[in-house]
Amino acid sequence: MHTAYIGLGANLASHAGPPEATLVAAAERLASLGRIVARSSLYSTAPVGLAEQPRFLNAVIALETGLAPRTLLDRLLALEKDFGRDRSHGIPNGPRTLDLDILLLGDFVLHEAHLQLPHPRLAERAFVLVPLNEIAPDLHDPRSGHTISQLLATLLAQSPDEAHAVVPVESELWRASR
Ligand code: PH2
Ligand code: MG
Ligand code: MG
Repeated sequence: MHTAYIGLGANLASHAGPPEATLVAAAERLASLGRIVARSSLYSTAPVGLAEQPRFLNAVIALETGLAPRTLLDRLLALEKDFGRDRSHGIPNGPRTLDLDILLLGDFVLHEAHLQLPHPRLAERAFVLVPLNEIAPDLHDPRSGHTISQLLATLLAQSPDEAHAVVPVESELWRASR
């Protein structure tokens, strides 16, 4: 068993409804892959990498699971597909109905073609570090040895504007689905 930290993101509606409803439904489906041990708040975040698209909703979930890294990845990709994820347009950083990224998985450090752990852009993204810091500030990034709170402090010192790009959202739906 190990703990997977999974980043959730969405900025287009899916069959489940708007991004808020999609993340609620996706969290329920994640529970079938192990045991959810922590969930961050929902955050409204400014799009990174491609400005001309709707704001994202982001969150991070901690999942205790016995699944191997590649198996977990395959299950997450299948879940994205179930929520209408369309990878055919191939726009990097483009809009999506659901994105599920493995941010960290125990102390795994992997450099495979389709799976790199920890997530290669973990330390650059406030939309990941802010929710992750909410549920696991003292967790160590096995690559750098730094804690999540240290990574976040470093990022915000370099890019203070990032702090304003990530805004917690009050969601009755998200809270009620716990
Ligand atoms: N995901 C991306 C690219 N840009 N921006 C925000 N705010 N949130 C995301 O989840 C996100 C992004 C690629 O996966
Ligand atoms: Mg992503
Ligand atoms: Mg992804």
